[in-house]
Amino acid sequence: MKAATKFIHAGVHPDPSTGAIMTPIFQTSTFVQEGPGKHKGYEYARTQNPTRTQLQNALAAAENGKYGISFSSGLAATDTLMKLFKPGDEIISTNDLYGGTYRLMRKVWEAYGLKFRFIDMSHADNISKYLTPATRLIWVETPTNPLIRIIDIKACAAVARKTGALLAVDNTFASPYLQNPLDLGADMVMHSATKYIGGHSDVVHGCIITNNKEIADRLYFLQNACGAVPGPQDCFLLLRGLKTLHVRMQRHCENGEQIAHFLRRHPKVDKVHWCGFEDHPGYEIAKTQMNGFGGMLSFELKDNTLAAAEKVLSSTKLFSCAESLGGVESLIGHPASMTHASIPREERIANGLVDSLIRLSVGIEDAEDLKADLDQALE
Ligand code: P1T
Repeated sequence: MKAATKFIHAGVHPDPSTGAIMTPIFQTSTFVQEGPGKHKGYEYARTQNPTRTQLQNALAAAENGKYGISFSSGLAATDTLMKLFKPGDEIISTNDLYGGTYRLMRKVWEAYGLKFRFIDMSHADNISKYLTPATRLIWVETPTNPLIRIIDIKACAAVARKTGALLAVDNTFASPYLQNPLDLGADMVMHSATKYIGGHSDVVHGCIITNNKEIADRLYFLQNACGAVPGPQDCFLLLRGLKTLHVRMQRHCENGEQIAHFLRRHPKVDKVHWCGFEDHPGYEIAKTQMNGFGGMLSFELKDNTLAAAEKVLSSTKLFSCAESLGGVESLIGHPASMTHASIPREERIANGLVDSLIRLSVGIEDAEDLKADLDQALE
């Protein structure tokens, strides 16, 4: 099934009791049983909910996977994934990633004995230097947040296979339309579905998709045992969002390309980070593992100061200054003080995240209007 058909039809069925084409919102906390243990597959809504079941099936299909497991946020999904490991286990993670993921790893899970290394993965060979017999997971985010670096998923899968470690890919920036990590050898793919999958900035959600039954069973167990589950209305919104993912992503890509080229030509702008430039170090890999370059980009100002960045961020009219990304409306953000403030400044700067870096989530408005807005803000 091709993507456009898959996102609309795969994994979902009309409601068997009424024929409703859209999955109803089963707003219930429990399900009546004929007698103890005699039920229709649903007992208690933390454990299962029919709206969530359909969403999990649709998300699995979207990533060409067998099992989908949904959570109340992207971080709840990652938090649950960390519970697959035990004290002393080592996790190698990329050094450019969402600040909240970094915070979860460093400031929560390190205290429970997991060991993290944050490294440059722009060459997968670099990972081998950090492997030890205790390495259990390679955590990849690609394209990375916020520097839009590209990591070779297939090459990482080869490294992971050699050592028996698992490979998990945070696919949030690409979406299942642009990239399918399971097809490239990953064991798990994670999404902050808050972003492109939802697509309308009205829901917070996370998911993990895998083909590995043992991992899936453990994650379903943890989903119920720890309880970070999404509500049925959120699941409904995501089922709805997923149906237009391919159309929205096509426009995000077109607008992203136009804005990237516009910024590159702008006299006030220094570097532009967008993986569709032929001279981007990850361009060749992006071309092979992605179906487009997406709508996320970031740029540095010639005046590399916090004050200059703040001026731009408070001067746009169509781009709203806000955290998050992937919605139909364009957003502008300042990673150093917003989404990545939990990373110590020295570490940020050492990894290339400078004070004037501005991140854009390019929406699906008219590209000329978006360029005009950035132009007046930069002036
Ligand atoms: O916000 P939540 O649904 O919990 O997802 C966390 C998350 C995970 N992975 C990536 C790549 C992300 O970008 C995020 C959330 N990011 C933002 C809120 C942001 O503005 O970057």
